[in-house]
Amino acid sequence: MTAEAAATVRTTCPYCGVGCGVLASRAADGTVSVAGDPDHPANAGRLCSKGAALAETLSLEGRLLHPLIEGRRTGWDDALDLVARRFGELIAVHGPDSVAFYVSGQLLTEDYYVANKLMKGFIGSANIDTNSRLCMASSVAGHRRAFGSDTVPGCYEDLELADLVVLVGSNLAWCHPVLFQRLSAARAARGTKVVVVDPRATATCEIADLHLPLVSGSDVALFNGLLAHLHARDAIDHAWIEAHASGYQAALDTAQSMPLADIARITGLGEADILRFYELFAATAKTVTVYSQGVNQSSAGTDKVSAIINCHLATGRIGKPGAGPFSVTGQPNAMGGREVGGLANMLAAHMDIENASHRHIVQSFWQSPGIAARPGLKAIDMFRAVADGRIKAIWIMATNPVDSLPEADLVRAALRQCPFVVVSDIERHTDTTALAHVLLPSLAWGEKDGTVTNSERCISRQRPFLPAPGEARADWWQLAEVARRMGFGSHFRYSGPAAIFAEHARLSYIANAGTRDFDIGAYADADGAAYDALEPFHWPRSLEDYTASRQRRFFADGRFYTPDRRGRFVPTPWRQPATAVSAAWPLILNTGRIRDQWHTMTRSAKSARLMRHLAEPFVEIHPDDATRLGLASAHLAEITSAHGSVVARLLLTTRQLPGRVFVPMHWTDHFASRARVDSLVGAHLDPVSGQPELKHTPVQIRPFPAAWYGFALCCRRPVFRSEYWAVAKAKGGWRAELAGLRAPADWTETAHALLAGNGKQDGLDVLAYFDRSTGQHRFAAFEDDRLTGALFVSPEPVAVARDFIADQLDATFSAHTERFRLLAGRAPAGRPDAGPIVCACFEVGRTRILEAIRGGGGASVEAVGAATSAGTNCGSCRAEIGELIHAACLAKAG
Ligand SMILES: Nc1nc2c(c(=O)[nH]1)N[C@H]1C(S)=C(S)[C@@H](COP(=O)(O)OP(=O)(O)OC[C@H]3O[C@@H](n4cnc5c(=O)[nH]c(N)nc54)[C@H](O)[C@@H]3O)O[C@H]1N2
Ligand SMILES: Nc1nc2c(c(=O)[nH]1)N[C@H]1C(S)=C(S)[C@@H](COP(=O)(O)OP(=O)(O)OC[C@H]3O[C@@H](n4cnc5c(=O)[nH]c(N)nc54)[C@H](O)[C@@H]3O)O[C@H]1N2
Ligand code: SF4
Ligand SMILES: [Mo]
Repeated sequence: MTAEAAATVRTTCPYCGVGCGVLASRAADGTVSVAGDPDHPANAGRLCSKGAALAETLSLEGRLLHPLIEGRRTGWDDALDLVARRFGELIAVHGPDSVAFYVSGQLLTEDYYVANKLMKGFIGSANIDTNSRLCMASSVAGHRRAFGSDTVPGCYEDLELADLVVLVGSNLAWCHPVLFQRLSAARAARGTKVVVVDPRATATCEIADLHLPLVSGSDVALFNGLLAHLHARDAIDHAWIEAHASGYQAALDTAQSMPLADIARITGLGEADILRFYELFAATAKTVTVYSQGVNQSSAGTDKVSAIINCHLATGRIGKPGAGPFSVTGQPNAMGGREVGGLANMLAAHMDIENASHRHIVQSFWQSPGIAARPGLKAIDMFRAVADGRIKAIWIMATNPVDSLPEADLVRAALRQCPFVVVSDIERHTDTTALAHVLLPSLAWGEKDGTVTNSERCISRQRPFLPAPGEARADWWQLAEVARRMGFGSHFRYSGPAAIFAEHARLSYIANAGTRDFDIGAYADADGAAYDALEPFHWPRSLEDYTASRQRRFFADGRFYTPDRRGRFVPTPWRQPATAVSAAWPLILNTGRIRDQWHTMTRSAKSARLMRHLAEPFVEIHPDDATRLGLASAHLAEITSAHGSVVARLLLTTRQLPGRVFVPMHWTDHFASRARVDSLVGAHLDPVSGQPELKHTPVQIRPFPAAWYGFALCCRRPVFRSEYWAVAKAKGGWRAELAGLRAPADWTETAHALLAGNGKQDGLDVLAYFDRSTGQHRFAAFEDDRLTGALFVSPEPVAVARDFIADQLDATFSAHTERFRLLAGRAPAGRPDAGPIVCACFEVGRTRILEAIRGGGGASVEAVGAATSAGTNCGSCRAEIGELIHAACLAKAG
């Protein structure tokens, strides 16, 4: 083996649930590069912008490297002793339900397995829940109602074999980009029809034959109507229902209670569009319905899932190549967490906590003193119990609830007064680590070692290729050490992740014999070497039935996991979302993701390249609403709900329905002055799944009365006292958007303080310019001809070539004319301004793409790619390039 080959490790992307295989290579000088793994079944070599930028997020800057108690560095022994002692004391006095774990779909399966075993088996409480409650809980509940188990029937290939793909509440282009690429390629090759059901016109609509911008929360009405229509059109597979399902008539009765006119009124869609969708569905046997957070994160989330599954059961379109309902998971290991039973209402290995014989299987396998006999508190209730003192100690792992749970300010207050908070994270400073009594440093991607399961039940290895930094240790190790110190040592003596995986595999297999879907018994005896060599595989993989269990789809035989092995229809009466608009809160807030950021940005924001796509918290609003409310493009707005308020940049767009606004979920107190969107969102839960309604919050919005706006570029992370700020990594430094309610008395002084904060003060050469007519101040700092910082202030939003300027840190400006052009906010001659970056891989900006389109070289995304390279690597920006072409055509036509 060559030295080069030895340094390449096959691992899995730590971001979304597509679960792409990654080849990580470490050069002799330590630099890491990543590429898509051509042999991984999920991506066959592809990566999206986030995956392709993984190497840029590995810096140790900001990492948590040592255990801390009350903010002071300590050793592992002291930290772990304290955790075990405090948990033990509280359990002894107040009982096992006085403590809780709040974990995450970003843990590895092995970490997750140990956490669940410790809490449910040995502490004896089911108070372990996970951020999957905010993510997949409604799908889990919907699956269990219909199938008797939490089973995802299909696989990715189905998207390529289907003739119709319906995307419901899924922005696949930005959130599952590689799956989107696979679907786009299939569509180009075989003319797959695509329908997008989403209140917003997202980047995903670029490949839609039909976009249904329904009123949010109305999906159940739409799919009830579909079931009734399928019945009326005689598109029902009665023979299949007869043989394999029950409850059809009751579901149909409910569905038929709503005439088309009502559905049109409730969904806000035209009858013709609704019927076009219904006809397409009725006529297309090979239909896959993909759904995600527009479905799950709803107070009717479980009913939305059931309404979709009903239509698939009714047509027998399940578990067949190119046909089935398909819940795409968000996090890299959302599925693994479900497999180990990480939710408060599950057991382990897809067994049920309410089922006595399942409890017996698990308890005797674990040889635990007891086992939790009833479901524990689900995430929202768990934090309510922290708030009212029922829970007195909580251990949070790999999630940032102060930012991601609804009513986030209450979550923060609850943790602030909780007697004992332990947080395991990889970053020193997050909004949640700030409240920890004990902070435990975990291994990050590239260091940690274990397995994850993606959306299509494919288990793959995450393998380390970097040494553990500082004193960071694996999450499973931290849990096992605490277990040992609580007196359960003999049950948690693992030599490494391989031993945990084998135990997990054994549990999946015992007393199973085909009665439970999750079975990876084939790996029950996998030793370290087998584990190291583990190839990605799809479950089930049973021990005896090795070949038969290699099937890629469930339910093809029409046998489900209900007691009578029949699939179940569930009647889904339509109901309004939990809250409605009122005079005080006249708009509905929708929240979600952007292409290049991951959740609370602790990792993706380390890449300057990823920050260039959208560098600031924003609110999307329809131009008519903006005009009515006196909101101007690029100005700032304050959005308020009954729970809190945020400030964000206004983005006017007709992609947004009137009466609705959209704010991304990503920004935290670490990156902006006031942009934690979950401080606005109410905790209204789906009654079955306990999943909160994160996409439907009544709000009001008004102009933020800024007296001045600013844009700054600094070598070091700047600190501001202005009422509004948002910072982002730039090449070699930081960029910042600023605004304030009152201008400082002396801008020169302010600018010098900010720009001197960059480094040494002497030798700093600050060029200043004041334009009396516009009231604009401009400053640029140089050190030996190199630009070290800049500040632009204006009474109106600053109009400068931001992306160009952000790239100039450390560039040489020897000629005075060049310095003045920079101060004017324009690109000097010979250094073209790329405009906002569209293609993150090749850093191709909007200006360059528009030039290519105008120059005639860009009538198609492919042609733009040939002319500029944009969109030719990961392809995540292809939808946006398509939009630019579309807009240019419209402009030409108009
Ligand atoms: N870039 C990026 N990718 C990610 C993530 C990330 O942070 N960044 N996170 C990952 C995770 S954990 C998850 S869970 C997934 C989420 O992936 P998605 O679910 O695709 O993403 P979201 O943006 O949360 O929401 C999807 C869409 O639901 C729409 N929607 C809102 N309300 C309704 C409604 O009532 N009905 C319908 N039909 N649609 C509605 C929204 O307008 C939005 O476009 O993404 C994963 N991938
Ligand atoms: N309004 C609104 N709110 C939402 C959503 C929405 O669409 N709208 N989406 C919801 C959904 S679907 C999700 S999944 C959640 C996501 O929300 P969170 O889970 O809170 O978000 P992350 O930023 O992924 O948090 C992961 C944390 O774990 C740390 N970390 C990373 N790797 C490791 C590791 O290996 N070990 C340990 N111990 N720590 C690690 C990171 O630094 C980070 O602090 O947000 C939910 N909240
Ligand atoms: S689609 Fe992108 S973020 Fe998701 S697993 Fe693949 S490379 Fe990672
Ligand atoms: Mo998620």
